[in-house]
Amino acid sequence: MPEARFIPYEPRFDPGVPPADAAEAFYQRMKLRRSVRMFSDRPVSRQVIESIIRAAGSAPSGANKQPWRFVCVGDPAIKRQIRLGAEQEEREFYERRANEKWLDDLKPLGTDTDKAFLETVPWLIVVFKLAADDDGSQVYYINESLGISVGLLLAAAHHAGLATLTHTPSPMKFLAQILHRPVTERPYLLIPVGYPADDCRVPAAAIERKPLDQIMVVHEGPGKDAED
Ligand code: IYR
Repeated sequence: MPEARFIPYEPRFDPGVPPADAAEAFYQRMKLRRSVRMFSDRPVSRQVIESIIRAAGSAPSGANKQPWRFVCVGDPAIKRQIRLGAEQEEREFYERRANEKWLDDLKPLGTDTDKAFLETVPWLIVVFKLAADDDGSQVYYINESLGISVGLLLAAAHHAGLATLTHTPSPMKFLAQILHRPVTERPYLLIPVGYPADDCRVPAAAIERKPLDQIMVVHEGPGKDAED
């Protein structure tokens, strides 16, 4: 087993403004992110997608095993297959699998079985989780690692001015089949990435975010004021 070896932590990121300003500016940017289901067919270069995937791949992961694969699909023929596969699963979902409560919860989002956007959008990023590393070795905290990585991916796309959707047609086995992935790779999320359509509309309800006092609990301790 390799011994731990340490190197100086550099270069370090310096936002160039006080942390409070940097943190607020980032929040102001991130709160403009919306899940989008109406995409433009305006192209996005492979270079942009590569940078977004690099950002996702920079995420921390269990024992740094990076148990993810990002399959990026721009090929119209494959996008079509994915659309057809997704719509088939969604028909099952809306007509049989989902219970009344679930369908009720989805009503404000206005979703249905039509997933035409899967063909319109220039890129589909299909995220797979690895049940084992490429050399067959063990991986750890797979779902946590993938969740963090996808969070960075969404932020990176948004930062680049692109819209995304975290799409989960379920079950997603059809994605592994269409994309010829080995059995060690399980579909995790389907993420369309592109520009929003000019006439893109988003559900009014889904913009509401829980206020801070509902999502944050603080045990600050004494003497912690004005550190910034
Ligand atoms: N996968 C379906 C249904 C759906 C489920 C949830 I939970 C959502 O947040 C949104 C949609 C669909 O995409 O239509």
